[in-house]
Amino acid sequence: MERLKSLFKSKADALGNEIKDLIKEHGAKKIGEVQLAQIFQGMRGITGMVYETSLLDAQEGIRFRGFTIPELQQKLPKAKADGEPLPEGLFWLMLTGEIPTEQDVKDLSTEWRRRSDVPGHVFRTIDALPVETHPMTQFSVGIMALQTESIFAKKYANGLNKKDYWDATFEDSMNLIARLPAVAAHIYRRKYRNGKAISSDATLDWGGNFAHLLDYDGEGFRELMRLYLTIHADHEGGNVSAHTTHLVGSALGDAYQSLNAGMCGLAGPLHGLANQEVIKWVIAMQKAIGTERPTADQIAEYVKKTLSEGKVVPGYGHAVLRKTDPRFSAQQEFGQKHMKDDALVNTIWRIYETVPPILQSMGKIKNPWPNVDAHSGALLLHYGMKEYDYYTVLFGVSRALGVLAALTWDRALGFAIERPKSVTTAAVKAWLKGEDQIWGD
Ligand code: NMX
Ligand code: MLT
Repeated sequence: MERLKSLFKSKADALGNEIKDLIKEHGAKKIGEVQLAQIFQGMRGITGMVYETSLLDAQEGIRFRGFTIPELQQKLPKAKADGEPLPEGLFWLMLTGEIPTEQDVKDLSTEWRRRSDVPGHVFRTIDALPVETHPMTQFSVGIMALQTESIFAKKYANGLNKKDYWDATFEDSMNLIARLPAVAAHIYRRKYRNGKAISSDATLDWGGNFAHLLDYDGEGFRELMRLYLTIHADHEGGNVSAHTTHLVGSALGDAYQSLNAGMCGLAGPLHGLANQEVIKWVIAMQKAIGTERPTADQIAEYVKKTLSEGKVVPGYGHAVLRKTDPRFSAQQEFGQKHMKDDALVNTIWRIYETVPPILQSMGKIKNPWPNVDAHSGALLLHYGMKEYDYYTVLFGVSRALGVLAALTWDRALGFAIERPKSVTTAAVKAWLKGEDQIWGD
């Protein structure tokens, strides 16, 4: 992987120099003002960090290094001619800013295969948990058990020059990404397949092999995994999983500790766990109404009931986006191409026609449109993956690509430990009376 590593290093050195000049020349420029409400309301709209691998536009959705999802589908290497992009290609792009060649992606698949052996103690640690343990908890425990392998932690303990942090983080990230499919699939097979043993298929790419390890060998599911692992990988830096990974990494937590922290964030129902909540909610609705294909009126009534119980409609809304999530649209296209008559998929589309006007009419919801999680479960279920409490692990395997590429950038650019100022409400009240100030130096 010398080409990837040296390309990254040359890009990081150049950007590091640019940033030094930029701060020197423009460091005192103001980029915005903070209103009091924002610090009580999730810091929404405050630009507070730099994150290189992707950027979110409220109207247009995510761009990875400048490329939209349809552009990635067109430009990134694929396993088959009219198929979905390979997530290896996206990782390369996020790390280097360049679209890789077919050969680059083949080499990266081979490299991840070479690094993919998981030490036995990791499986034994997971197996020590009760089998009913939520898959995200098992995943998190598995990642922490793997931390024994951290090159950064070992080198740091022996005295590591700041200039070499990025190198050890790159190696940790590559090893961790290579091993995550085996760890994640072990959890699936342990929980839902009576511990069935499946070995890797060395002829497959990273996503294809993950599908195989999960015991899904059809080409349809493999293609879904390639798309899924690509579109869930990154969503700029402020979302809970990316920000948490960045935050823990800023204290020089290694890649394992940082990713694990991010995964605990992803496990929250307002973030990644929403993908399981969507299917749970849709299945409960189908049961309550007594049909697989509820009408728009029946859906509307069920949505109103959900809202009247003080619950959120899972899969709808977003902190930044103000339009239908292009990740939803990419999955809708996949559904139209591969399963346009599927009852559940059609219900997801009918919900899409029905929910936004209802949410809009409430007046307080800033984005009534579906996010990525509104669609993903229905596609998985089509191929037989009905165990919806596992879905967030799939999201986590994908999210590792973005947040670990970004962590490698953090280390290469020498970003500081993150430590924003906080205040108490009493301090705010004193400030309002002119008795104190609430900003830091
Ligand atoms: N259903 C019901 N109420 C909602 C929804 C929804 N889907 N979305 C927002 N609201 C409420 C929200 O709870 C808040 O209520 P209150 O003032 O009583 O506290 C109000 O509308 C204003 O919220 P927003 O400013 O529009 O949204 P915010 O930025 O606070 O939250 C989410 C964003 C994504 C957390 C929120 O839209 C939500 O809870 N959605 C459902 C869960 C979900 O799908 N999460 C997945 C997000 C994507 N991901 O993978 O991470
Ligand atoms: C994500 O993919 O991280 C979610 O859409 C949440 C977010 O961006 O805030």
